Amino acid sequence: ESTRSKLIKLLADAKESYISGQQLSEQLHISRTAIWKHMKELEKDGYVIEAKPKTGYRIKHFSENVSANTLKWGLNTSWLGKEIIHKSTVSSTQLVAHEAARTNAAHGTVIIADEQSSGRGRMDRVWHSKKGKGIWMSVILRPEIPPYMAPQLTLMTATAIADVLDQYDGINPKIKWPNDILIENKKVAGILTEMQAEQDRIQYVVIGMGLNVNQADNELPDAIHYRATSLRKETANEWQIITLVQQILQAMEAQYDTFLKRGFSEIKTKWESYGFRIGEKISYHQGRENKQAIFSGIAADGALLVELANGNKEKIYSAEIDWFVE
Ligand code: BTX
Repeated sequence: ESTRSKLIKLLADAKESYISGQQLSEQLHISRTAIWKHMKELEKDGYVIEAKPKTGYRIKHFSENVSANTLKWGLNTSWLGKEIIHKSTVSSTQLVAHEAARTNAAHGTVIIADEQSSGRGRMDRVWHSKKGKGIWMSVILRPEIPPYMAPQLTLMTATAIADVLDQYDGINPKIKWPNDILIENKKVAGILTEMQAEQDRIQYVVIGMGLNVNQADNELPDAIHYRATSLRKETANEWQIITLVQQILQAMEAQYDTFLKRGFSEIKTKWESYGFRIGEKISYHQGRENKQAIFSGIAADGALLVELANGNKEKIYSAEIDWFVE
């Protein structure tokens, strides 16, 4: 742990009371001048520090600026987000993550940006990533699972995000298979999983997630306006990005550890509890055929399960789906 994060922890634990420079310097084994320099750095990160002569230091105001430091402060994880790379602008956090993964970034490294100039979705679709208004983040994982299980990581991530949102009053998240999170039928978040693998071994996975947080109504582009939403739009509040990121990373770490220890079934059950239109009729194209069936759940490999009128069950991987059928 760095001196910096130890210092932050001491100050945070002291809450309203002052800690003397002497005390800090003894506990951290650095000079009082060094302590003072660290305080100046914290101020640059957006913290408001009060220094009272003969008494000591305390935090008057926690920072709301997203940075690697402010995200780590109060982050309650053991491996996810130990390394955080924060950038104000990037083309796409996915690209930064791939680059970092190729140069040996650790399992659990997080890349987050205030803004993406070419944020992307699946199949090279655009992901709008307005500056400071959402969470645009990619996580590098090095799971020791066979490549065919990778889609389960997408479902796991969606479940973790849904769990976080579900804790808030008035938010009722649904997961639309495979990777969108909806509130009141509108997309609030998307997940993009990309993998580098050999035949039977994953080198690394990059899980990208975009969550619309503080966009006002007129800050969502016209093209997606009627099918996208943000947490602010749904609740009329401003949300704390730092807190949400920490909650998502904590939930994700817990789910991932469960997944490796006990397998996919708990996550699957949880996913299904959020599943958009589960138990309802959908229609889909398979080749030239157009079929209708009841969406009954997801399979262990992440495929969508449907039940046909004749009682047969079928797995669908990437059909064209029409979610709304009379
Ligand atoms: P997707 O292909 O399922 O969704 C993309 C579609 O969603 C777009 O075609 C558009 O219709 C719509 N859309 C675009 N931007 C938004 C938005 N901000 N809110 C709601 N709907 C939108 C989903 O792909 C996966 C998205 C992953 C985004 C993250 S952000 C961090 C990381 N970096 C990166 O470049 N992508 C991922």
